Amino acid sequence: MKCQRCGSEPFERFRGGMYCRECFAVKYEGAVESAVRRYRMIGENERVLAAVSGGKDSVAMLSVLEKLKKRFRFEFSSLFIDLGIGDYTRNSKRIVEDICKKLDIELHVVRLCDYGFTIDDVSGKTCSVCGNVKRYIMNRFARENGFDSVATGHCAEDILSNFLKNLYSGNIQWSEKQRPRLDGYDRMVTKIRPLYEMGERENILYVLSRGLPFVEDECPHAPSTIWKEMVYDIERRIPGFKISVLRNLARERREDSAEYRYCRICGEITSSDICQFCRNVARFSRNQ
Ligand code: Q46
Ligand code: ZN
Repeated sequence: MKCQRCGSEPFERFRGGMYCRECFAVKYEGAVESAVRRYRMIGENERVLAAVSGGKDSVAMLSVLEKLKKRFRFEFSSLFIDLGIGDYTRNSKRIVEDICKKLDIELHVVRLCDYGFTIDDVSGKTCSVCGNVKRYIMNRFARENGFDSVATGHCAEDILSNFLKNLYSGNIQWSEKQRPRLDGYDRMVTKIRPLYEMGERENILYVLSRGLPFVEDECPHAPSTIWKEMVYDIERRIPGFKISVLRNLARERREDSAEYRYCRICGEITSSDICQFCRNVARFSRNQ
């Protein structure tokens, strides 16, 4: 079988058709572009900060944003958060630096150790602390440096597995946040997810088709994959499940006008007196 677009050597299937490397990449980029248009993710002249970990998803996002920036007329830079997870962070940082150099993308680095701790110092709910730290740093860095939005490389399976997990634990408010574009308010910067409709397998094949390096090791704190396995299992039984739920989740809903306050220590938005990030600093920092 040959590439159905140009007749060259086949590389992989994409959504029903067989394509060579170049045509696979073009079809993939076209699919991301359609999602960016469908959900009106990026406005003209917006300054986008792309959070990159070096994994397949964020590398795919960087490469596509680079391709789309002229057509959609936005500017973008990238942000790597040095979480201090031993060799994993060191390798990831090196790879991110290589990619940004190769694609000529400006790279900013924020080190968690400058706040007095690293993720390796955290005991217990590591990923929950890490998630809080990343959200806090991305938002604050973007706002303080004049960015209009933060782009993350969450893929379809990330969003759906988070949705199921949060539904299971009764965390409905979090489920409501699983949308392709969440408009900012007050001190919160807009969040966008350009890979909202892309599967993780498609992302890895795209990165390979473009010959880009990516972090292949898993974070040593990586949680169980049970929720993702469930998403794959449901999709196997009900083909089309992923895209249907994602599009339903993306529908505009009226937001509950949730009450918010400002953290007594750092001034960021929080639902209580002191934000979770400052609580984490107080708990884990070696400087206290
Ligand atoms: S980096 Fe952080 Fe992930 Fe590692 S500690 Fe967990 S959340 S697994 S995406
Ligand atoms: Zn705070």
